Amino acid sequence: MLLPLKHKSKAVLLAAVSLALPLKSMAQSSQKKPNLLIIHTDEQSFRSLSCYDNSWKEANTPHIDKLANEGVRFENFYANHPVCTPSRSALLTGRYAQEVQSYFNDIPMAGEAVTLGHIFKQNGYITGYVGKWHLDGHDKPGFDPKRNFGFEDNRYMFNRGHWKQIAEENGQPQVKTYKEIGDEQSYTTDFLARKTIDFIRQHKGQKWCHMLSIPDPHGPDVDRLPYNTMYDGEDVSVPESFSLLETDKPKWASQQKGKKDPEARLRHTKARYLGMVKHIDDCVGQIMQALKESGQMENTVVVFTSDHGDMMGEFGRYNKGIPLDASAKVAHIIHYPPRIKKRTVVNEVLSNVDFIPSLIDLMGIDYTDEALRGESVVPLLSESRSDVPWGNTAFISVGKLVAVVTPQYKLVYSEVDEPWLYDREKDPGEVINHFNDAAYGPVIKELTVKLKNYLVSTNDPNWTGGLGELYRIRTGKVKNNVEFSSLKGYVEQYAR
Ligand SMILES: [Ca+2]
Repeated sequence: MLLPLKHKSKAVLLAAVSLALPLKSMAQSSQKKPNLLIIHTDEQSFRSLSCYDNSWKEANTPHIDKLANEGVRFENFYANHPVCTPSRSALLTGRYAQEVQSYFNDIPMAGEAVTLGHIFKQNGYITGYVGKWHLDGHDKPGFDPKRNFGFEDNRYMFNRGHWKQIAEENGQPQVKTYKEIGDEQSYTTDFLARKTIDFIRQHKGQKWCHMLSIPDPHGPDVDRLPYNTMYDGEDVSVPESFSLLETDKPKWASQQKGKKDPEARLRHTKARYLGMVKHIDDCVGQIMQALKESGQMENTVVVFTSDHGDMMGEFGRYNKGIPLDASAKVAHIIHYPPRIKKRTVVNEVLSNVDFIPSLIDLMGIDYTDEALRGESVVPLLSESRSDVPWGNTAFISVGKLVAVVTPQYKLVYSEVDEPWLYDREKDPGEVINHFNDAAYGPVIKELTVKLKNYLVSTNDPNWTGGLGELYRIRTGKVKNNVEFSSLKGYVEQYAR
């Protein structure tokens, strides 16, 4: 039995929507439904986009910035599970990863999971998917998976891997080794963007839903020329927390060991990463140009987002997997001029599970499902939106960590360290632990009650002790320490 996490009645929500309209047009229901294009990247720091944050002075992404400037930018969009497979499963099903089995990387999504692909296909859309999928188990690369989850044209979908070149022979995509770097035609980002442009042109005049999932800027940190040498390591910024002492941070955020000259590594890595981001941005520009030239710009909802962020030197770390903002907070932009006012910024907290409810509301898609966990953000897009009720809470669950995020706070419970409470308003850099400050006692209780409700109602494996079984599904091996009692103990104690 699934229970809604945010107790808001449908009637209240509908009233809010009708008050909020017209966003720009009330004629939506009588018009042809818009197309949907999702551009999704892998491991992209929101700080790498110049429309998001000023801390990376070298970030320069004019095409993605244009989407944000002509649409809405969500400032506090969280990945519920900031690693690849589980984040993607939550985005594409509107449910938490543990509810569709994909809690760890490489665990195949449950066959009965209903995805965005199914929903749009059922609504008469031509559906297509190009690029990295990572919801079909261990297969690598695994082009054209048999289980397409509603994405009918999935010839250029592949399960996982980060090759820098895709070749095509007789309509069959192929990869060779990681060392082979493609050219303007065959570099993976170019190849996939071109397949998306082909899809857009081919289906002009039809109702379509297409997702492009670019495997960059995830490592290996290399791109084709000119992007690979576009940035100089000497010029990139080093984050303030790069040299933070180990004693000043939680154990789950400790520095990754075993690398000589960490600053030189960071400078080299970040320069290459910025090149990959620039390349993605140029491809976004080409795709938008194709939409414009084919006369479909006004009738297409375009989303830009990523599966999770990248620490890129913050706390001396790389990649993701922890609840700190650089890892868990992601870029999320929606461009749809007929209904979204230019330069809209939403500061409320939302997460992957809110994505499907929002899209189907925005696009007028006929679909209801009690299993959907999130809520539509459409009421938050209205200009007269001050009284819109909103849960303003995101839950994060990854490995042996769980967290709850609100506009002001982030509370983290884990197996490997004491609890941490961040005051996001006073300490946006997330370095001070307020958990043992008595003044925060009532806040800690309130947040822990919310978190417990999430853990219980979604059967989070950190709560049920199910991590061992998920590990077995992933690896085929039995793990003995399946009971993670300290995390559960903290939650029990502080929810009282
Ligand atoms: Ca990923």
